Amino acid sequence: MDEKIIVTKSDYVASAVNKSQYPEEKLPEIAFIGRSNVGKSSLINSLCNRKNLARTSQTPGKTQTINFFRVTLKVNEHFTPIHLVDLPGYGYAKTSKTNRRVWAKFIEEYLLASQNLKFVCQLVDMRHAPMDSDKQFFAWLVEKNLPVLIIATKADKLSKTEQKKQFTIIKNSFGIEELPILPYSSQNNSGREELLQTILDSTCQM
Ligand SMILES: Nc1nc2c(ncn2[C@@H]2O[C@H](COP(=O)(O)OP(=O)(O)OP(=O)(O)O)[C@@H](O)[C@H]2O)c(=O)[nH]1
Ligand SMILES: [Mg+2]
Repeated sequence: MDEKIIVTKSDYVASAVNKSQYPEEKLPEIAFIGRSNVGKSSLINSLCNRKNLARTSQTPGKTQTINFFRVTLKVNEHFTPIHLVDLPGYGYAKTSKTNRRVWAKFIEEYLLASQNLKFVCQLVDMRHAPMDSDKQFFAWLVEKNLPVLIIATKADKLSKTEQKKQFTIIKNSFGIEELPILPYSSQNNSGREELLQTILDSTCQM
């Protein structure tokens, strides 16, 4: 059995819309992407056991910049500093025609340029089938060979039976039957320990 991972410290470090604004300190990075309002900022707060580290809102479009948080994970007296990277939501623009990409160029630039990115967490709202923008973004991550973990958010809103049905819908719409999906609730922290472990494991890989 793995030892419990504790988050000992979490601080906001920088907001960026271009490379020159990324933090100087180079640490393993985990990025969070998904439609506006899916719960990216809430998930970062849940991971860090903080209420307002990342700003959240009931209105979509709250996060407008790439926000870096420096977070220290502790296990067995061993400390691992990382950056959690909160990205602005995609798919909010109402103008979207089915094939039009609706995410900001600076998000793409960050994901392609970062030397420290370990993996991308793509969040989808567990209550709904993925939308075109979700499918397009997932396909883009795969095309660019960026490692991705799908996280189904707001797990507290569905029963276990309903969750299972939604997993099938999500896998079908992304076209991958074996796709691992991590259910998460920022309200009751379910999925938190598993995600912390996945993050820590990713920092050990060369
Ligand atoms: N019930 C429930 N509500 C959640 C959960 N996660 C987020 N929410 C709510 O969903 C809304 C949006 O959350 P945010 O974390 O601000 O979403 P975001 O993805 O960062 O949104 P943008 O920054 O606008 O792209 C807020 O009202 C949250 O309280 C969850 O796990 N369960
Ligand atoms: Mg946000």
